[in-house]
Amino acid sequence: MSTEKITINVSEHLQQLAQELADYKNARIKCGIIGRSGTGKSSLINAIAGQEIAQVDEIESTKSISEAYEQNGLLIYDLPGASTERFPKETYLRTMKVDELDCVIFVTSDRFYEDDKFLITEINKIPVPIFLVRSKMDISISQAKKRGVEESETLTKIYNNIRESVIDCKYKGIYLTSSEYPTEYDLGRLLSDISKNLSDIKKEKFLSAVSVSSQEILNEKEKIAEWLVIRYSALAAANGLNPIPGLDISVDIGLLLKMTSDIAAIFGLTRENLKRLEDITGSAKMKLLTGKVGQFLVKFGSKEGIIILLKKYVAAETTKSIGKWLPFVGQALSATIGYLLTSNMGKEILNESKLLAEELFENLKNDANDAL
Ligand SMILES: Nc1nc2c(ncn2[C@@H]2O[C@H](COP(=O)(O)OP(=O)(O)O)[C@@H](O)[C@H]2O)c(=O)[nH]1
Ligand SMILES: [Mg+2]
Repeated sequence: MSTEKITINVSEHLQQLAQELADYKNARIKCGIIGRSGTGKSSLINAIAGQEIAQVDEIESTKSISEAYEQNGLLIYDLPGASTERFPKETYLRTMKVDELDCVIFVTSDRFYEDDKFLITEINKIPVPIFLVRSKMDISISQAKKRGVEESETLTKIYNNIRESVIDCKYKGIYLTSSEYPTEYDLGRLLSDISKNLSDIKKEKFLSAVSVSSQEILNEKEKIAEWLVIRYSALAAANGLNPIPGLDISVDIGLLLKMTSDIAAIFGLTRENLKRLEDITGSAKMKLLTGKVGQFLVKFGSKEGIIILLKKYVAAETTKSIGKWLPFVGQALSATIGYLLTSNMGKEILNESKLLAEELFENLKNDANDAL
């Protein structure tokens, strides 16, 4: 009797983890970026996503206001400033459906003006958090340096200037950013703060979608990937498993491939991201490193690669000793093996991904230091 009870609990637990995986996959975060043309909205979208998803230097966005740029469940809406004739400020909130957003990032490349302030005050009437961004900090700092002004002094001056321009407005914070150098200044802090204002599952989804712009974000990504491995392993255990020809063991390869690509994407290890990294630094070291990530993607990104890895785990002592009982004990044990294989493989992919992402991040920081 007691055995039966335990079985039911375990299966409920697996069900719950599988449900969490589904919720994570379905989660969507809607983020609006508001600002005048030329303030750096499209560049900021790319810096947040770590990929060239928005076209820079367009007079007017080719996307309609209800169409989002998407990056792994993060929907970013490129919204024009309120001073344009097409979008009068009095009806702006309704036209842009601001109340449906999870957050608003308000961008300026100098300071905020009366029109901006009007809009911020309007948004303050609905419960959507506002984050204020002063873009193009690399330009401001290098111009000030030519006049003999230190970086720290420029940062303080601009921060105070922005704060004065939005007096009486409610907002979560002021962030000085450069989309050319995403690991510098406040981009990482902006993304961490946005995530802290989101509910649990959206927070996870947001942090897995954004670029690695700080060590803190990298650490958060590791935690999310660890959770994902546990959920995928539970799913592997709950699923009916299929035998693999040539391997006397059952496991779901499709599920392993999905887990691999999810983890790699969390750490920004995608071909699109590598291309952006090469474009923004162009250093020889970065080329070497992106080559290494390319090899990683080949190793873990194909069915053939996964089967090679599986053979290694099947040869490992733990699975071998369980495996020999498999024909006699049936489902419960094959579930255990599915769990073990998925969890072991997940951990290996996670560790390799994190090391590579860390190296990319360090390298990006070094290249920024050399350039600035
Ligand atoms: N140096 C530098 N240039 C930037 C930055 N952000 C945007 N730009 C440049 O400013 C111009 C307008 O940027 P864009 O993203 O198209 O602005 P949007 O019109 O608001 O979407 C482009 O030439 C960008 O390359 C930045 O952080 N640093
Ligand atoms: Mg644009």
